[in-house]
Amino acid sequence: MVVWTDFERATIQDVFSKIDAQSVGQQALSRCLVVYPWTQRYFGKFGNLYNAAAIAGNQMVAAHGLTVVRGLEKAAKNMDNIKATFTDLSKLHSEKLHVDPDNFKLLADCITIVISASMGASFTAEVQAALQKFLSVVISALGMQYH
Ligand code: HEG
Repeated sequence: MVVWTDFERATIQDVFSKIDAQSVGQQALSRCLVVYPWTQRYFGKFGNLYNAAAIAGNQMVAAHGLTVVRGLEKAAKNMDNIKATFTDLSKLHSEKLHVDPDNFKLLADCITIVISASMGASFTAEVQAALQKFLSVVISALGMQYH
């Protein structure tokens, strides 16, 4: 089981209570689709992902970005039970969506970058460390049902 310090717990709650979920989700998913264009293959039904401007203006990308952040909020509320919390979500990504689990890390890095930009100076190295630890646990939980 993952051990969390009081600082890490408080930081994760603080980060997810402060960020604009809609904006962070949209920006992070957009960034992922632009920087790592092969991730677009899973979103064939999202329509126009032709270039960065199209991706940024795509309402399905915005909606799905928010869905991803809602998922992270659920993990943040269940920090001692992230694996169990994401069992079904892991199965979905593995068995139905066939998402290559390497992509979880890529999206997580985009989420870190966007949260960093939105928090400015308050995104200290200690905050980054707590967030990246949290995202690593999320990635590991999302990969659990792959075999
Ligand atoms: Mg996934 C659906 C969360 C990475 C592709 N993703 C979902 C859903 C959630 C979620 C909560 C909705 C599940 C449902 O409808 O029951 N995704 C989630 C998280 C992360 C992640 C928390 C990692 C931080 N997803 C991810 C990556 C890809 C991907 C990296 C592809 C590159 N997700 C994906 C697709 C769907 C979901 C294609 C279905 C979208 C749809 O049908 O509208």
